[in-house]
Amino acid sequence: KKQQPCVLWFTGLSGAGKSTIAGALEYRLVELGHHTYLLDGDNVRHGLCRDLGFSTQDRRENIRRIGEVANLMADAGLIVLTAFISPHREERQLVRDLVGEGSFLEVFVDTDLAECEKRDPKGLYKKARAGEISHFTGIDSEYEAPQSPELHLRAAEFDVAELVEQCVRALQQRKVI
Ligand code: GGZ
Repeated sequence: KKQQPCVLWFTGLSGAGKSTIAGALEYRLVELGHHTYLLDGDNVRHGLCRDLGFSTQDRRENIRRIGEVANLMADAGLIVLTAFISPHREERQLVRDLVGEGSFLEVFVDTDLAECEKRDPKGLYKKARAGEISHFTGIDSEYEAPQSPELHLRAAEFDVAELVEQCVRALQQRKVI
């Protein structure tokens, strides 16, 4: 099936819904006959980036490696989806420059901190507030929201199926699919 290789770069706070939405979108794209790959914490932080933690320096290196891998996969013809906090504008810009304008679509999963903290699916915010985890994004580590993302998902206002449709429509408009 005809597709334009690209990197869909999801960014947002922990608990914002990045992995859930990217996973559901991938499922939909495969259903439509597309060839995709999803990079997320589950398949990256245990392998390729197992030596990295959550210091600013380690996060930068995490994003750099993921960007390189995503770029290679796009070269191989895939629609690549990535779901990492990727808190720094500078690294996201580096990946954008690497992949190339037009093939890099930044997807801002915009769920505010209060909502993420309310969800707290893994109890990590609670631990961060209690001082049991340090350098936690949104608590004592910065998150720089995208200023002009290709896709801005107001993720708390829609259900996952609707958010997937917003993504599919954007991909059709950009002739990715
Ligand atoms: C943020 C942390 C931290 C700290 C562990 N800060 O909700 P999760 O659990 O599944 O997603 C978070 C994930 C963040 O890893 P990323 O590779 O996406 O981060 S980055 O892009 O900034 O490199 C969270 C968990 O790991 N986690 N400690 N201190 N999130």
